[in-house]
Amino acid sequence: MNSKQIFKLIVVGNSGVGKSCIILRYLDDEFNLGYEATIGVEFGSVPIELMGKSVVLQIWDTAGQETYRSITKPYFRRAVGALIVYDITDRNSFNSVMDWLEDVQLNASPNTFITIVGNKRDLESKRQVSYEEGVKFAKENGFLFFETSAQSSYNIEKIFEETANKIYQQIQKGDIQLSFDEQKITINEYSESEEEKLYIKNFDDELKKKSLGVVKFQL
Ligand SMILES: Nc1nc2c(ncn2[C@@H]2O[C@H](COP(=O)(O)OP(=O)(O)OP(=O)(O)O)[C@@H](O)[C@H]2O)c(=O)[nH]1
Ligand SMILES: [Mg+2]
Repeated sequence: MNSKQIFKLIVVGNSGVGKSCIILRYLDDEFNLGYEATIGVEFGSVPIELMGKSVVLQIWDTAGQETYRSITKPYFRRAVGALIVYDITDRNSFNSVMDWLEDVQLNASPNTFITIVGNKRDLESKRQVSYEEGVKFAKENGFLFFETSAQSSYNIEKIFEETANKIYQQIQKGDIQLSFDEQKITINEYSESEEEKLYIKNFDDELKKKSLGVVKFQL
């Protein structure tokens, strides 16, 4: 079979927690101190090796701003993994993790693999959320957890690679089932209904009209 397995990962969390910076650091090894809000969604792809097998990680960056929530949610669909990011210097962003989790489970799948990410670890003096609190939340819910810094690169590769590894293991075990057809990634045989297809089509048309959101195809 020629087609490569694609893991769709979404990166969600409040505005300003550093989602775009984390992805930029991972894909291009760059960092930007200036803040430019993500509007809608963008995605980039990268091939990685997992136990000698080649897999493509398709990483979706989403807008954290409230205004764009209804626009971005449909793009959560068929995500096999989600990184829910908060900022360790912003307690409010940690309090929102539960809401993001609900959004992911509702709009992607209840089986989507979750990794919790506490970003901006370099700003230790401004810390509002302790490492222990992050671990406790993740442990209680059975999620993977890392603190990161997009600025210093700390743990950035790890969050993507470990998440992909764990998903791969779950696939081996049969807990997650992915179709090899790129267009139809399914988790535990979840598949689109006609209603959903129509919804996404209308959504895409609306998006074009409004010219909100940039969807980059870099496969
Ligand atoms: N010190 C520090 N600053 C960071 C880090 N990651 C991101 N930032 C800064 O935080 C701000 C917001 O980063 P973004 O990556 O744009 O945030 P976002 O989560 O994508 O925000 P939205 O697109 O609005 O959802 C920028 O000014 C970044 O430079 C980090 O690890 N350390
Ligand atoms: Mg962003």
